[in-house]
Amino acid sequence: MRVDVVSIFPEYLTPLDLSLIGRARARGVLRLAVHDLRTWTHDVHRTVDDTPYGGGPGMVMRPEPWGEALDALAPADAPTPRLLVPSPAGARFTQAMAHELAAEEHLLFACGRYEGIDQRVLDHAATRMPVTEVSLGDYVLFGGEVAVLVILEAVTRLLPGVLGNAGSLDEESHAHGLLEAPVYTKPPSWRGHEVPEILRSGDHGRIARWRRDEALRRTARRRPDMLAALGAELDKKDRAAL
Ligand code: 6GU
Repeated sequence: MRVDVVSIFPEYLTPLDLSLIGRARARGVLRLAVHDLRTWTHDVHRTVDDTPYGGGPGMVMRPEPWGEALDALAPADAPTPRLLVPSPAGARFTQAMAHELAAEEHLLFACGRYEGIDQRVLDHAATRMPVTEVSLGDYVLFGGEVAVLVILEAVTRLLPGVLGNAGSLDEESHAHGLLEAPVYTKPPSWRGHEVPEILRSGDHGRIARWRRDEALRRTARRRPDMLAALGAELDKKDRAAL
């Protein structure tokens, strides 16, 4: 997968050099480049923002540097990338969207700051490539950079060969529409708290049932919306656990 990120704070993206994402880059599974939007400015002050038409607080990102950046990173003679614009006004980012993005050849992230990017940048880009505004949740960040870190972490761990143990993918929270059961390791007793006896029993059938029951109860308590969405998928044993 190829990924380009455009930001006025490229240093914000340095965590992408670390850990599993860094390793995926070193191994060539992920070809990731971070670009400074100011590369595409031409005035001495390298201006990227201006006051909003119609008035109001804050500043808006001017269209010209963005236009040149997108021309350079999505040239007409190359396969079209999918443009992702992090914004609290976007569609909610979910595990399902992470899977959708993991299937793309080329992702291009445009990180806005201030009050956002001039709308014409998105309107013009949409005549050339698919554009998705994406939000992490119902709160406001300073800019899109941290959202890109979150989205890329969720997406790259789904790429073949990125995760050490591919088994971790199908038991995780959200893979089956349930939160995960609690996990334990050694020692068996710690500060008066015990590892549940059943997990040390070696009975894999009972352990699997216990984990599913715990997952169901946890989801019912913390995320009743997720449990409701499962509806008819719950069988008699599942219902007995609740
Ligand atoms: Cl993706 N961007 C910004 N700036 N704020 C957000 C967000 C994204 N998601 C939630 N708040």
